[in-house]
Amino acid sequence: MKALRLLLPLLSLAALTAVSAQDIPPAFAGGKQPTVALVRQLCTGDFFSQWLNGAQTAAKGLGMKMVTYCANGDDAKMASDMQIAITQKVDAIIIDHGRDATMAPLVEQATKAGIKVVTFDLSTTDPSVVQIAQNDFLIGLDITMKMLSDLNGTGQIGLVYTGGFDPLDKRKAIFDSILKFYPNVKLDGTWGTVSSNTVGEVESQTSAALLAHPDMKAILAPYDAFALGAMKGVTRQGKDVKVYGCDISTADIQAMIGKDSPWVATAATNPANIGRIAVRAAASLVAGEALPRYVLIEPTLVTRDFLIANNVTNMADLTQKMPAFANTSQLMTPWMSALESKNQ
Ligand code: SR1
Repeated sequence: MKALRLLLPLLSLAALTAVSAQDIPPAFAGGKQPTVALVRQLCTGDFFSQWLNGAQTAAKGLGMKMVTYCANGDDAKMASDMQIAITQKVDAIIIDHGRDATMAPLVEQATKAGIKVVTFDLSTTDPSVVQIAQNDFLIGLDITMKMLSDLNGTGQIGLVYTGGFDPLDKRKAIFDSILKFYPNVKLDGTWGTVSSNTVGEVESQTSAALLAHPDMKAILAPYDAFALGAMKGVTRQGKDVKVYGCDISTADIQAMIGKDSPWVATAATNPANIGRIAVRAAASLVAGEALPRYVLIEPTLVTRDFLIANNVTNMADLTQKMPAFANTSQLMTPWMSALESKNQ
């Protein structure tokens, strides 16, 4: 162990010399620390804390300063956070969620001021903005098809949904397109709220929906806070109704593997990877590199049966059993690896 500790600085030095000092982009060379701002619409819950953690780790590795803002769902605050970041002349801004109508003029102002802009879960019309997303169409397809297969194409279902959030709108668009091909599956109702108490509100709404539709067999709840609320509602009513969700975290895994848990499948990526990829995208743009306009992170379907069969109880176990959830090298470049080795 001691030998390894002595070796590490030498290995870092080797990594840095493999990428010669001239290969480090000028914006990062000589200990320069570009600033990246995270302007977030939402930050409550496991998904968003894992996302932030990944972004902070990546920024530290690249030697970037990071300033974070959180609007807690308040669009006016998000706009003012963005304005502050622009005024402070940061090098890059990562916008996490948000409404295009609110953010588009500010995105334009930022890019005109020479600030690099990356979005996660926000579609924008500005072609210079790199848009990162989980492949939400595939998430919608994977989880909807799992539910329809489990139902054998017949039964009454519910949908948890709130409009105006890019990933939720995309997942629902796929659900709508598929459902019309399954005439024996009947949608009993749609409910849902995104708030500081999403889980609690969805629990009550699900409870009410189950009382109104006692024959419901499955609920599509394509966001982990929705799935947690739906499963609590199902449990409160003592019903045999399966829940199909999205996203994953240690708390979600615990909820899925719990005794008689109704949450039987989730379509997800590792949220920490999204944070890392967003920071790498921002760093590349600051370094003057060209990136594709759309960067997609591919999801994986995880079932309750798989988690139980493989003794997966937390995210660390999951990354071992399903490599798709391990640290990704997506958008990583040799100069970034060299900086990470130096800064570890
Ligand atoms: C309110 S939108 C919530 C979703 O954003 C991210 O894309 C997560 O996957 C989550 O489901």
